[in-house]
Amino acid sequence: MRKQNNANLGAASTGLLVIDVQNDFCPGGQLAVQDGNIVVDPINQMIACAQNVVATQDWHPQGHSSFASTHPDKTPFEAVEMSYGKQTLWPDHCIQGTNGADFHKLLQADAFQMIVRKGFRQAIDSYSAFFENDRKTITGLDGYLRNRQIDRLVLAGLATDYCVAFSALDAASLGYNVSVVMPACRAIDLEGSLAAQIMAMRDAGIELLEYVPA
Ligand code: VGL
Ligand code: ZN
Repeated sequence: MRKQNNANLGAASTGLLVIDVQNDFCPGGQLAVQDGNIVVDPINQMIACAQNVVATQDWHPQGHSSFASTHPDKTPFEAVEMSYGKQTLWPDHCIQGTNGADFHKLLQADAFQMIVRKGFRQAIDSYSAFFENDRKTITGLDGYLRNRQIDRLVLAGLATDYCVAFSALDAASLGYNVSVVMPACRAIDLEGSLAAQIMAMRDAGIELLEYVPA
């Protein structure tokens, strides 16, 4: 059985991983997650307590293959078959260098020690902070965390059922002790994806915290 995590954010071996808290995932954005902005305050509280803080930033080129607009006759939230398997299509979002790709303006982004950009390859989407959607291409985050001797991760951000869950599941499979701070996450919830990913995270031994740790 996986050891339970007390999510002590101040520990040298613990990393806070802030996932995709970007304007396009917040109300008014191109792929707005309901109440996405609500995560900013609890995440800032955790940043203030954490010794190690890493963030991800969804970072797509124009005409990215995950955009419905790139595919003739496709609409957002439909799926297509890509070379690496099934891919959900999204509205254009988090385009490199745009306001939509920026972190939420109230997020304490100055505290980020490392920012992992993902989804920058035209032909591959990336939900996870560790592996792109082909499940082979690596982002380099695992090497960075290993080098820094961080072996426990506390995750929060957007969206619970996509980038947060994919990152948490990959982290657990890579051997990290993983907690997800549910009050500091919000979901897209497409066709039961939230319930399915909560089950998958529980099955993987990931601790789902219902409070904001210090
Ligand atoms: C995300 C869909 C597409 C996320 C990113 O951050 O959860 N979801 N790109
Ligand atoms: Zn994206």
